[in-house]
Amino acid sequence: MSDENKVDITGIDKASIEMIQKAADEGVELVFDRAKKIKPCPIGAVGQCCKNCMMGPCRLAGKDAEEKHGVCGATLGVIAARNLARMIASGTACHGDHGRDIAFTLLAAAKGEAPGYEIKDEKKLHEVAGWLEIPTEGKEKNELGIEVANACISMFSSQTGELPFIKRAPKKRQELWRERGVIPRGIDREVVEMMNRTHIGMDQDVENIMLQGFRCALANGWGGSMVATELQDVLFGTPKPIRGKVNLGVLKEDYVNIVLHGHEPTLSEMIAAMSQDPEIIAYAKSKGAEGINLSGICCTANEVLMRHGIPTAGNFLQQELAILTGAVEAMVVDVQCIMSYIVDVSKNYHTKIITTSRKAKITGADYVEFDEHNAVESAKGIIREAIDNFANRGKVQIPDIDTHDMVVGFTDETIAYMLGGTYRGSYRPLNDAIISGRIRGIVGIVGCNNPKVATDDVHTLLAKELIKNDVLVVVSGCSGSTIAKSGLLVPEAKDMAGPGLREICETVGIPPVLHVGSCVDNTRILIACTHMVKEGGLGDDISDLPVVGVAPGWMSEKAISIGHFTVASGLLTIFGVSFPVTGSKEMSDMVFNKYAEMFGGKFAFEPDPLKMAELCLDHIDEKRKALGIDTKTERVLYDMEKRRDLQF
Ligand code: NFS
Repeated sequence: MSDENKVDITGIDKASIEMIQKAADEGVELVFDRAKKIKPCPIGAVGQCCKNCMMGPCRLAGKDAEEKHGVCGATLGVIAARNLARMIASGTACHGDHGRDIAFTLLAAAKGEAPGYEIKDEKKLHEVAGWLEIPTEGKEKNELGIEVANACISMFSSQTGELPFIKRAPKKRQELWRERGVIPRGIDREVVEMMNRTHIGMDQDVENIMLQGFRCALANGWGGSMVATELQDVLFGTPKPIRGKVNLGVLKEDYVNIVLHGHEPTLSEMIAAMSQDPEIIAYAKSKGAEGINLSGICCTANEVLMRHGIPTAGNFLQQELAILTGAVEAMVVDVQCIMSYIVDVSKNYHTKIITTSRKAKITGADYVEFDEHNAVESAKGIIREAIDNFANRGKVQIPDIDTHDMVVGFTDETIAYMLGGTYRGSYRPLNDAIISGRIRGIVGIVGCNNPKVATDDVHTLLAKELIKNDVLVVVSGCSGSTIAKSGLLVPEAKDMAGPGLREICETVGIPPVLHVGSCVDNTRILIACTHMVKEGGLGDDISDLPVVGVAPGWMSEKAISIGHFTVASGLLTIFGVSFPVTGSKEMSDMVFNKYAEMFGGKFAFEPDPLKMAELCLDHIDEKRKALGIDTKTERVLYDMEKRRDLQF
């Protein structure tokens, strides 16, 4: 292979490099090869191409791009805005449909029509009912579950009014949203209206298009994603800190390896439960295996990791690499972020790709429909198919390097509980740690991996630089499983943190990087921010907090939707890789400046991880100054009375 075509392995973990080398030796193409071969279209990458009607596609490139018009007359700004807005709509649709599916599963479970599922967290059910203004008194859990499920389902179809979770945000933020006219009326409605308004001949005002973009993104963050997170907790239990392992080395040679890949825990939870079934284990043993070994990829990995400690085989970019080990009997997928090429890779080995959702079939893959009404049998059928495939194994090569421990499961509830004391959780200690300067600020490192940039370096260098500067880092999605691979998600990583953060980590016993879950769980960050505002001492809106969101290796439309709801919620949000509007001055000004005037939050674009860290620290310091907490206050030794105050 010529050097030009060699995959750039800078920053990638050793286990992945071993598999990339194996692929090269065996002539198997990978995502990294395709990313090298397919040069991204320079016009589309910066938002200069409109293909919304067939008078075009119109490409408004070149030095005079700003003066050009599409055939319909659309300006470059309008074209870039429409493209971005459609990305938001698609991302909101993805997370929204996920939330809807979970709501229907809750409904079926509560009605007794989905054997194997039951409401596991009644406390959460009552809390959610409260936000939905559903009276709870005297109601049995399934009765309440039906009402909560129906109320959530109606968030998708509602046409007027405000989504009920909006009132969870700080009052000032809600008022701002009302003033700007961006409060979502119904999740589906905002997606449909976004698609309508970006059709040829519709909305042709950049600001007006993006205001609907924000309404659509808020329908994700304070709508669809929040429904998914909350109802998953209700059904499967709210995660608590738990240990797990990450990287390809979690696959086991003598076991039937089933890799769970995708997003909705409805499927993976049932496979996790059924893999413990004595009859199923006996069946695996009858085929010569020691047992069944489950592991995860992408957000499904995060869901089963934080609830059961099931190890993570890898992030988005490792899905093909897991198959290359030759040790995977079945990769079971449901929806989202599944590369169709895993089917091609699997043809070189014995791995079966089993698709399970009517919404996401892949030509050439097996299809075993997963029906939550018949989940036990569906899950058993899938596991049996994997077991039957054990006999077809060829040579196995599982990298036994770079597997790391991690502690995960830090929800907005557990953060309060751990920092706030045993009896009653509170955000007071966290706020006090920020005010005293021991914790300088908080940065959420979220989102995907992208083969266009040096994965995993871009994530880990950023995280290391931040914790060194006393910034508490929270992670989710594939960023979480990526950063975990550098060993930062264990309490012992405190030694890499600055003195203030190290002290907090030592006292509480937490890692300096807290894993909050999957991408829909970014809503946990929104709620944590809201708690910090409500606790007092850090301003009266999310935009006052020394908090930043970063997506260093983003690639999906979901990430763009998430970015817009974090900006609308008041946070500086930094994107790496590239930003799909930079070809238009008008849209660049909108995204990088005017958003701030509209919402107090804005985007920044910076591909270099150390410069990203600098941007985070500058923003945090600016916010600290505005709050009047920019000087480190004297350290106070607490007496017993003060300690008690802290806890209650
Ligand atoms: Ni998020 Fe999850 Fe990963 Fe990116 Fe895809 S798995 S929803 S989109 S690639 S973080």
